[in-house]
Amino acid sequence: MYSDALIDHLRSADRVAVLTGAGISAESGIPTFRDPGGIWEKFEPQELANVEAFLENPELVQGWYRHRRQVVEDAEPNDGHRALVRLEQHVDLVTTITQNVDDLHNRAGSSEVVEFHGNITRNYCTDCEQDVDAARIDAAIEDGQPATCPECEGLVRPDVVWFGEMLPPDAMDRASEATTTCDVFLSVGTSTVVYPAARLPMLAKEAGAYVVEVNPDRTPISGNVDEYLAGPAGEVLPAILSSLDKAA
Ligand code: BV8
Repeated sequence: MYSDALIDHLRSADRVAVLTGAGISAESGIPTFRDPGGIWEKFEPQELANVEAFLENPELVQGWYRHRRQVVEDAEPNDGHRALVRLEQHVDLVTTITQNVDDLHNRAGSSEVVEFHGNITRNYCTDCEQDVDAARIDAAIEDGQPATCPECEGLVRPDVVWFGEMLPPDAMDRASEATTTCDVFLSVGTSTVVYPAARLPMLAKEAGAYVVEVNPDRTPISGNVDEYLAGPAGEVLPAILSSLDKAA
């Protein structure tokens, strides 16, 4: 499945950066976006995950995120998330750059999580920007109304990055720092089609990192990484950690 070289690289690594996508949460029961049965199969991204769609039909978008938030709340971190936490016992600094908005890396206990596309459990007012409790959104949606801010009546939105929106500068800085200084870069469970996240694996390779991809299906970077490991994150990552534990 994976080479002795990977275990050697991880054993000698001071810094590991991990890019994760929806695939690492698939085994927690959270649908991916582009797989058969995935989220985008029912809706086009441009229909929902952008500001224009939100302003045109706030209730639809708020209702979609409310549904996804409920799926996330019912989900638990899986062996893939937990393997990344275990990796912190072997490597001084593990930075997990996640495109996922499902909060599962935080709940699994990862120490350094960069929320590259935000976090669905947080919501804020589009006018005064104050945080708004999800219960208020749920109540409004159940009443058939768009959710508004308790202070200024502005529309409430999820704290996620939509298409066409800039990523949080702090997340960009932290991800860039981790990517360009790591000894090993793991790309796990992402179709590697959404930018700027999709650029990170090759940026790491250009900076001299040993780059490994974990995905049951090949992606645009599979031919350019040092190791492409075909398999589910919930099996491949724990297997790597078991080898690391034995070699320690
Ligand atoms: C920006 C919101 C500056 C939160 C998301 C033309 C060319 C290049 C780029 C662009 C372009 N036109 C516009 C752009 C920029 C655009 C972009 O990249 N578009 C793409 C689609 C072409 N990017 C942006 O707009 C970004 N902002 O660039 O700002 C700017 C501004 C204006 C104009 C230009 C630039 C913002 C991007 C963020 C968008 N928000 N989500 C939410 O609702 O969740 S994107 C959405 O897709 C997700 O958030 C996710 O992050 C992203 C990627 O999806 P994946 O996580 O990879 O999931 P996917 O289903 O695709 O794949 C799952 C994978 O897992 C599969 O490979 C599968 O095989 C694998 N898998 C399945 N099971 C398992 C598994 N792997 C392991 N284990 C398993 N068990």
